[in-house]
Amino acid sequence: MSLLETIHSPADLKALTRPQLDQLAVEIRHTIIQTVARRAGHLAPNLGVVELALAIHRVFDSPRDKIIWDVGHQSYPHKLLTGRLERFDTLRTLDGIAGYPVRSESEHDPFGTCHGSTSISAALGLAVARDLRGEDHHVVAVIGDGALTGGMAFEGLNNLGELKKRMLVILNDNEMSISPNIGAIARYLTRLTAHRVYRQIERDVYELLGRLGKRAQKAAHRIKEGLANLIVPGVLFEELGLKYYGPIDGHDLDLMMGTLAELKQVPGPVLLHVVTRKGKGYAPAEGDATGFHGVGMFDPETGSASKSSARTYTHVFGETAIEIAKRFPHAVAVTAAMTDNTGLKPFSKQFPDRFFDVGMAEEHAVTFSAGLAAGGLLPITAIYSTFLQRAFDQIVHDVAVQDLRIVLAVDRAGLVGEDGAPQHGAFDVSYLRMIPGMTLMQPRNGEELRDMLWTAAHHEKGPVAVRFPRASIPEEKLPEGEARLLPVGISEQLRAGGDVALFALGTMVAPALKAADLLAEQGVSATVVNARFVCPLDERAIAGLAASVGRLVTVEENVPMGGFGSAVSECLDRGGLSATPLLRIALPEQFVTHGQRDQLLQRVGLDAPGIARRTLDWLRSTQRQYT
Ligand SMILES: Cc1ncc(C[n+]2csc(CCOP(=O)(O)OP(=O)(O)O)c2C)c(N)n1
Repeated sequence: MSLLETIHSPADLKALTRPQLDQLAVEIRHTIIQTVARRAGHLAPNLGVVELALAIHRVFDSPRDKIIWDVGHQSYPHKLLTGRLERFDTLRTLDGIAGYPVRSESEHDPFGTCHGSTSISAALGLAVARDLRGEDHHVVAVIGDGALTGGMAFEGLNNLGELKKRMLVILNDNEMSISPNIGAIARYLTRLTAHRVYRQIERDVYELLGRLGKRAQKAAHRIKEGLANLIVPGVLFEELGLKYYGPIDGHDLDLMMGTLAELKQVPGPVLLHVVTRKGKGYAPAEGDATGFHGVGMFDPETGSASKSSARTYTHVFGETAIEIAKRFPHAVAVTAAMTDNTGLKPFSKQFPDRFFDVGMAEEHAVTFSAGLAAGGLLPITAIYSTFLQRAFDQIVHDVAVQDLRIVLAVDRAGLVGEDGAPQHGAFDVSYLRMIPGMTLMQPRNGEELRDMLWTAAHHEKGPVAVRFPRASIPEEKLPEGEARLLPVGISEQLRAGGDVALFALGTMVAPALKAADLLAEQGVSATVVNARFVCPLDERAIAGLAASVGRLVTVEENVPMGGFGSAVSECLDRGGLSATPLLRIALPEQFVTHGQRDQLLQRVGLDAPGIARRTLDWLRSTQRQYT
């Protein structure tokens, strides 16, 4: 039996000897590497925090003490130390362990995370709740240097400095976001680490150690690298009202445990700056922390992954952005810490002066883009659907109200698969569609994505959003030559049938066409329309088919509330056609779990058989004789 198998909760950790902790670190890394190799997931971030998680759980008492992992993609060691080893092999699979902390999964996950920079605010809330309820547990927020570039982290620090609650913020500084971390904050942290300021121990720490007696002073001597000599007064965090300690080596377990034990005693808000190595202990990940940030399946012996040759929508976006930049000298690209993941890496190489990674800061990315547009540039701003939620007000207030021209590339629209509920792009149709002046479209394949981006770049007015999924394009090869300009607000009819008209959006066009085949087997002939545009909506086509076919079905990968189906329904209302029977097939009204994208689409009925079944049941229930 491995040592890890004997750890059912952090309490078991306390009984281990010091050498056993080292052994446990080895086993945790091994388990994570083997599991991620089979299941895919985040690797380098987790390997970097093994000692950090061990030290936290050895010193603090979860679940009594509350530990929040910002983003939570680095929570695997925490999960392994909190009773989830047995189910760990189900990581990110359908109904298995989630890839992020989830409140419903464990009492050791006091606050769910996934979108970055939330931990300080959430931890402060927990600390305030603790004090008002007369409790006395500790609250710990672990935040990466990448997540610290998000404005919300500073909103939390600002409030923490005011409320002065007892709480520990651990800054896990590995100088990496997904790619190397950039920006003034990153540079500042590097300076802090590089030019350590050796100063006298602050008076309160002296007092504290005095209070704790000789043993504590001896311990402090042992960890002098960490605590005694490395207090850096006057640093930004101190100015904000936190006590700043560090930077210390986050892989030195003794140092970490000793430091945390000391800091546990400090009364107000404390920030401990810990330096770690992303991918620590696994050579391939140490050598390529960006490549191993989040990985597909790979060979754990060599680290080599079977490279998929499939081209994704993201690839097509990246290539088209370059074509647009070649055609329009005023086109620039903006990403919020997702250079690789949004397919903009080649753009950043080819047009370094016209490329902006603004950090993990979507709100800023959008308003910055609005500024670029106001200044006469054409920003192509690539943000995942789920993260663009953050920038809703910026899209309304800074872009749309001012009728500024920006191209929003809304990647990962629809179900993203294994990253689960907090990352599905389930809402963007609803939250973009309602904004006056917005143009919103979704392609059904790679060629159409290219055409839509090209159309967006030529569009003369206001913001244009193109949403596309985390998926391979259906084509083997895109046609040669330049992209086409699509007629704005015009749909494309792909198949004619007299019993029902399926209006499908983007990814739902292919299954709708297959569903039409299945319906034909049941004697139902279906029209299939590739909607292309959510706004402006092809009202003429809708009214026409309402009149000629009479029964409409909308199919979309978005929640039904406010989605494409709602747009069609409102259009029918406006045209005095509200009596037209309309079935809206969409994502469910609940949050969708994690699992493979295909599995999830099947589960929610957004595959061809699901669409055909729902349509047929509906037609039958509307008392047509399709039996
Ligand atoms: C709001 C938001 N934007 C983007 C992301 C995507 N993302 C996940 S992890 C990550 C980098 C995190 O860097 P850091 O906090 O330093 O953690 P590390 O992986 O380096 O340990 C990013 C950009 C996110 N989770 N949330």
